[in-house]
Amino acid sequence: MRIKALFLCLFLLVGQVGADQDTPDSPNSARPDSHAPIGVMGDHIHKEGEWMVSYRFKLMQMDGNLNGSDSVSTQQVLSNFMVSPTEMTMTGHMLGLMYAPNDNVTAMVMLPFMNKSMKHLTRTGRSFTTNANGIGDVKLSALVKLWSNENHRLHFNAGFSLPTGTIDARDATPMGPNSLLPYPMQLGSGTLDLMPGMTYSGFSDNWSWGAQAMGTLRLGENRNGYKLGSVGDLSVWGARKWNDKISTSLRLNGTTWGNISGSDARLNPRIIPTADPDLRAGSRLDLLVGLNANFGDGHRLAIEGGLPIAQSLDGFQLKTKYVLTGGWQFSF
Ligand SMILES: [Cu+2]
Repeated sequence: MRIKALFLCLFLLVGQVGADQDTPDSPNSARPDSHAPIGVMGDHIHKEGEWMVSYRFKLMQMDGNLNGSDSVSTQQVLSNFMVSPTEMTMTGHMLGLMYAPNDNVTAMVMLPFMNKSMKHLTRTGRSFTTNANGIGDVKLSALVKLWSNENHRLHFNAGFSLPTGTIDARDATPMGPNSLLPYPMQLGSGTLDLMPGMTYSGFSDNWSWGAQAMGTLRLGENRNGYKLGSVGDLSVWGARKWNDKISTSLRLNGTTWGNISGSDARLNPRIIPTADPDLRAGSRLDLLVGLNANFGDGHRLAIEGGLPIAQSLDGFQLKTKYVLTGGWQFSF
């Protein structure tokens, strides 16, 4: 319901401001849709000497379990495991910094602060919640311009993820007051990860469109004896520029990710599915609606929210209900 209300607000806002002027311009930083929907990272490059600071808020809500694409009840999970996760909320606060030493390369740093909360039910009917908070994996990227003309641009994303997020998060569970939390509650991968990608954007007078393909490849095993699965991510979006300040967007985002190889020997996969390294893989297709606002003085605000239109998960895993990203960006 909350997400439906949000989408309604977006469309009402567009209705308010959408009706007036239409100034065609080139795909420069002046137009609201020269940045992709806010949920896309590393989507744009900057001009020589330009800086940008940003803050993003991310929310992901998960509820109920899936086996493949079929819903399974908590009781069904509990007939196989002692404990079933029932709900999860992930929030992230991300600080970003971009700088372009020249017109062809933009450097980017992202520093995330994460908050994960998972609710559970045990076979004996007891419910409990675990929490993990702290810094996540810091991401460093070089965005390298490959080609651009008046209406099109293409760049390569050379990204790295540093293992700054903990893989030893603990909290109170029925197993003990300071138990190691299972894989999806940890804040980092524990490995150095490569994140190569390609981003394309195209522009006409009032419309724009783009696509980004991005991979996450883990280098080696972390010190707890496992490696998270690789991730493949593909986004395709289209945006309508209503005036110099406002654009709205639709985006399809497909993500697929693998199981964990190896395992943390301290976790018992028979107790809870989140501790089983072979019940982590899945894929998901999200449909997202977004709004970009460019205030023209370097400041931008944007929001994007979406719902999965298809998801398939290995074994028993919590399913995603919705995702939401909001952000402020300031270039100077
Ligand atoms: Cu930027």
